[in-house]
Amino acid sequence: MKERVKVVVTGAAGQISYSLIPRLVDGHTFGDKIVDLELVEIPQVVEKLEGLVMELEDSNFPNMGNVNYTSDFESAAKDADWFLLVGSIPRGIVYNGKKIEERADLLQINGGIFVGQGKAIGQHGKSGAKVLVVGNPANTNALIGRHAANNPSQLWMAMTMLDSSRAQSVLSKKLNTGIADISKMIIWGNHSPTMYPDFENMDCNGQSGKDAISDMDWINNEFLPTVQQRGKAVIDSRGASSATSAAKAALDTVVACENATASGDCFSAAVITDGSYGLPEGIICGMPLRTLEDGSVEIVQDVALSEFAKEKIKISTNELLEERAAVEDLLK
Ligand code: NAX
Repeated sequence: MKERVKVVVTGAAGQISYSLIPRLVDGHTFGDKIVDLELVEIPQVVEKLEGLVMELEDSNFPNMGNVNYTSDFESAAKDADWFLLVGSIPRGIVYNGKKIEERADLLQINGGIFVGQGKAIGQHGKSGAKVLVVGNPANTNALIGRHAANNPSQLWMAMTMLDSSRAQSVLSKKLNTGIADISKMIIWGNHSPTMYPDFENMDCNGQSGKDAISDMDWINNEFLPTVQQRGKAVIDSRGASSATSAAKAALDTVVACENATASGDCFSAAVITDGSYGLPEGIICGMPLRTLEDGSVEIVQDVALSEFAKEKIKISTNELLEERAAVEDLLK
């Protein structure tokens, strides 16, 4: 009998999910496993998911198992192996009669959502479950959720894979090479414009970024701003935030966690800091990760950081500390 995996996706009627959900059951992301889906939305839109379920059924995915949709997160969480927390309230909408413009309001509202979801995951999700927070502000949402879950067997991550894919793409163009030639692309810090894409430690066909790129003008004036502002550039052009690339990045993160990492390589996601690299403890911060043969994920420890890198990372960890302070009441 084939192995099964149960996956919960929130924000299931949103843009990212429309690209993401079909590919969870296409036989690539979870290999041969049968994938049971729990699709979660807020009560106001949950019925829209009936149409998505029809489309999934009509697509004849051979690895699709049971598919349910609900607005009851707690029931969806029962015995789930994976949680892809995409749902969140975006900036600019009117929420409880108030237009949400300020980051502090966004942190509070979404933080509140993640308290409830975190508790449910801690109590009802499987021991060892993996949680990927995509909904922004992703790092601080994950911090709040992890705290509420209070279940150390579970792994909470905030997504920085999209940032690392963007950095790989820009570097491959600069170095005139294929995307697959660029590996070890680490994103340090927050999933925000303060993130630091670590060009020095990336590997291009056995050569480090530090050796491959000496043009610091290009790094400071092109590479860093392009990667850091890419989300905004997509919104400015498309009139909507990155969706298909964000979905691909979420899938890439799942694949990176489901398969042992090749020796010497790593992947990017933000996890709880534990003093590694001298980063302030107790924030969800982008770091280099690897998956071991037993499926556990650990922080890669042997990455050398230049003074340039340390300075940039500090800007981003300071922002994460500020975000944590803004939601202190949700972390009690
Ligand atoms: P959409 O607005 O299309 O969809 C979000 C969906 O979440 C909506 O259908 C909404 O009803 C639902 N939702 C809200 N609160 C919920 C809750 N408590 N439970 C379940 N569902 C809930 O946004 P979309 O473009 O799909 O983006 C989703 C999130 O990803 C946003 O917060 C966005 O900022 C964030 N992003 C994160 C990225 C990352 O790299 N970490 C990159 C892409 C994207 O910007």
